[in-house]
Amino acid sequence: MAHRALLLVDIQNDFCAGGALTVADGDATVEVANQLIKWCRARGEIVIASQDWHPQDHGSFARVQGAEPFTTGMLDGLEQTWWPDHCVQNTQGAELHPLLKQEAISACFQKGENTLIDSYSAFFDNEHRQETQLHAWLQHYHVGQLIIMGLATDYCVKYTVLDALKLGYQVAVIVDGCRGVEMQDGDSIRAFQDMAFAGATLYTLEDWLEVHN
Ligand code: VGL
Ligand code: ZN
Repeated sequence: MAHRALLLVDIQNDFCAGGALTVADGDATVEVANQLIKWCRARGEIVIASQDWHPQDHGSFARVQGAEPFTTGMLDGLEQTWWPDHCVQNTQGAELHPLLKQEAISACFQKGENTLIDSYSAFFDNEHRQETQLHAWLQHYHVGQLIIMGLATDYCVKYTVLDALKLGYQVAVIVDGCRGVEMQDGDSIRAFQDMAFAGATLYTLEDWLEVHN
């Protein structure tokens, strides 16, 4: 049978309280992640993570473009939201949240290194020009099912889930383990609808633990 892995998306300081691109209540995902990590460890299931990992002059940064943060423009032919500088490689903001039980994480996949394109999905950049090591790694370990949660619902979680489904993974999303940027009210709800419509199964942590006890 195909193995299962828990994929923790971008639970990094910059998306949490006091960070450069704070997601409201982002820290609340850590406790959910730790409970799922405990559940995985008890079953010998794999835990992995993704990490937004930008060079300091990344093209998605408003400062680099001389634009206002949270407005949009074009980056190398693609529509792009301009973000505050965030998750710069080797800075504290890019580190995974300190309360996350990181000793359980067997591999961490970095993305967003290419200055010319943003990378919301943990599998591909936004135009699928390049691929991370994630899919090859999962294939190597015969992982066919993913439990996905993290930050942010309406960006990196959403695109990671949609790519995982396209690649043929069975995907469960733990909704209370996610929080969104919510540039527009309802973005997170719409993101969950898009994920469900594409074939993901949505669970609360409580439901997940009850169904898989
Ligand atoms: C993310 C915006 C910019 C995310 C990353 O992890 O959802 N959002 N970079
Ligand atoms: Zn980013």
